[in-house]
Amino acid sequence: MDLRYKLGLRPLGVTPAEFEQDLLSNLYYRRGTTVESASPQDAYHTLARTVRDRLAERRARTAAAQFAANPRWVYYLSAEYLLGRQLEQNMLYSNTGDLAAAAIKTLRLQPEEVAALDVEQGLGNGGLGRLAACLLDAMASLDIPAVGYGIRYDYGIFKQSFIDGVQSEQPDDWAVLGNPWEFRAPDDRQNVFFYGHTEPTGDGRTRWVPGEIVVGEPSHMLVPGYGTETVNIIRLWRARGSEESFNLGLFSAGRYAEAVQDAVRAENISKVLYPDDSTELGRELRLKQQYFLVSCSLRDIIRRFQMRNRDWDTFPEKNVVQLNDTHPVLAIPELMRLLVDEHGLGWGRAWSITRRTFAYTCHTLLPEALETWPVPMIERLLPRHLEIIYQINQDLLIEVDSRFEGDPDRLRRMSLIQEEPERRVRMAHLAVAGTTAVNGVAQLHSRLLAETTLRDFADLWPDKFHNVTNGVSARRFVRLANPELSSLISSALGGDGWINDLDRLIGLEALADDTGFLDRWRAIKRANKVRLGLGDPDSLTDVMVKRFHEYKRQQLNLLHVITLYHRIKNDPRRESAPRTVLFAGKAAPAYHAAKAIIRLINALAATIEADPVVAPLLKVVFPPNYNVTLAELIIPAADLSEQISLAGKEASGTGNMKLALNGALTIGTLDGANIEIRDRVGAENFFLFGLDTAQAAELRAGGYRPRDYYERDDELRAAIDAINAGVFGGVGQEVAGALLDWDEYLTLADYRAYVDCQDQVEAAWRDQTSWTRKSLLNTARSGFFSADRTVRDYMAQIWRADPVRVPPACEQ
Ligand code: F58
Repeated sequence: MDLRYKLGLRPLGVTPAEFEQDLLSNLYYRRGTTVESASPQDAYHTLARTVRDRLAERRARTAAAQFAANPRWVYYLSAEYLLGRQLEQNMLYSNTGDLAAAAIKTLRLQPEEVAALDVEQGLGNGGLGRLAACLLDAMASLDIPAVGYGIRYDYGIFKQSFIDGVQSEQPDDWAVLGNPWEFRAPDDRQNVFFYGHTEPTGDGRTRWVPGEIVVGEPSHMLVPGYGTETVNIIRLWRARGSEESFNLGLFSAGRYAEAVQDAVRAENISKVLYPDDSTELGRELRLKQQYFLVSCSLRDIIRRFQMRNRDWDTFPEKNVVQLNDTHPVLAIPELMRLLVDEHGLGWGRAWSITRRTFAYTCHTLLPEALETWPVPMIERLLPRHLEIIYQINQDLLIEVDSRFEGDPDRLRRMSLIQEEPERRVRMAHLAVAGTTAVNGVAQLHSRLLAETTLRDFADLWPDKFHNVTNGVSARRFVRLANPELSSLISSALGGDGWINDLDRLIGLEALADDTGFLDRWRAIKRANKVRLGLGDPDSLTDVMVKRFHEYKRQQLNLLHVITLYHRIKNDPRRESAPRTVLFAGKAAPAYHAAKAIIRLINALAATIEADPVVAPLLKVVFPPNYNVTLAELIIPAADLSEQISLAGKEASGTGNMKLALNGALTIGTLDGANIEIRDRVGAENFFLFGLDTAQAAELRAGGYRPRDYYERDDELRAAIDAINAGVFGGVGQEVAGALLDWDEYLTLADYRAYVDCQDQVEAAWRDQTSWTRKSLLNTARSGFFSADRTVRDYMAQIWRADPVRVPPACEQ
């Protein structure tokens, strides 16, 4: 029995009076203020604490049950987590929404006013960071003993605004008013070494003498499961100067800046989330971040292992460490170093343990996104790790050579070290060599990984390669984001069991021909558009929300908008359905081509708005600062989901899943998870267009000339000419130039198919009953894209961990 219960501690109250009592007590004793003087911030922080306390009590029971079971732990290592807002989620998961609303009124405040103060935690860039959050949510909901490790950046993903249509970036000081969701745990801090040199110890081992020591201080946030008792944690590390980093002597001498210089340098490690990895500047700092995360987390994992276990050989049975892309891959040489240098294991034994402990998820196929680090940089920053990497490489190349004798080209291709044009460590190769399983994130992606990017490794270890198609949290992106639709679904399915068992959505199919139900379905979509407030709710709301990247082809959508603009201008009496085209997303600050596309979209929006002939039929909106909070507003309002990347470039996509689950129809290419979405929702409920991967490769091989498409297609030519003629605020020439001269992602080749497909969309939209039926079927058949299914797939193929049931308080 948990000691707390022996001491007579009971779960916190569940009646309105008890909740209100707790709220007031938190206001007085923890916030240190009174009802009379409480500001909305005071109310928000106090409410957050009161809700958090309910989860903390469940957390205590979870920790007790999990440690007692001494289970196989799933550790998720990720440099990014895009958690989104916490208050509403935590109220839902602790069933305190109504209690909170009533109690807040005692403070003479409105619940919405207080909820609006909840700050989104944007500690990630895009899909990869949000996936990490969805998987942790699913693991907790499935009672899997899991911990997520990451970095507690002081500044999350930048805030985006537009100045004259140009993206401008502001720092996101997300925790400036305090973060009520976080528990600091300075007693679990870890020392992290950097720089210095290695030397033999005399007993055959190697010692790393560091040149800098940084302290990693953890805090954790609660990750509750829905409909279960489990509350897991995510542990985020923050960098601090060590005690020696503050130089009292210099300070006393008035040399203040120098006195704190080392501490400042240390703290810079967790200062800011990198919005891209395309700038040379600060690359060493990024490498430091990666090692910092890995070093702190592995020491913590080992500490937890040693609380219950002695025998190192059981380490892989008790721990599986999932590496979210290559960012935490230094964990492989780091575990080797800890086992060999610090715990005295032999190389072979340590390597066997290491390999069986880790698994690696790849999220890209773009060659430029596969991380490599200059050998001299690793040598300077992590001298011992480079030695270990060399040793791993030697063993790898011996294995390859014995399997594929006399194939020097293969050895060169597979080496962990790239030699030309400069020596660099290939992190993806290290990831494959040092893990038991490698997975892609959609069927096509996993196949292409094994056939192209990692082909040599798939030849060597075919059984290592897996597919785990991504999934999303319907709890956040349907239940919380779309409460009206959720109630309708629950009433149709006879309860809310679908929230934790998304396959049950298939039950909605039975209502596909019930016109009364379809009317209600459509009315909710309309109400969501009204709530969003960005355009005529009766227009076709055409949504493209994602990071800006040329491969995702926002340019293609933009060319279609220009084509519609021309059609309306050329024939104002033409029958066309009103459309609102919504773009949202950020471009990496150094990615000029993507920023030029943003600027052109904003200019196009302004030109259309100012045109009295076109404006009633076509509107372009581009709300700034796309984040999880904005996604939760936009996605439920979408009619059409734009998933138009060049085939073979989008690893999976997850926005596509969220949109389909909320009843948007997809217009998309045969790329990433679009293929699986189409297979499930049915070809007749999906607008497919464009080249597939084989056709794209063939076109390239034959010498692609974008200008030919421009010359052959009148509407395309008119669109590009209009940009070049300065029709849209005089901007966008560089976007047009890139398309005409180079067009790396075959935008012009797919233009005609796309525009024709959009015409089919418009024709389908005219029949609202049929459209709504398709919308319903998209939701009904998208249950597969639940992150719960994704986690079950990881469990079956890779993790093989057992759930641990946490007993409810009444059983204690
Ligand atoms: C995304 N990757 C993929 N990377 O593009 C998307 O297809 C997939 O659905 C998703 O991962 C989840 O598997 C992604 O979001 C990044 O954000 C990089 C992080 C490191 C800096 C550069 C961007």
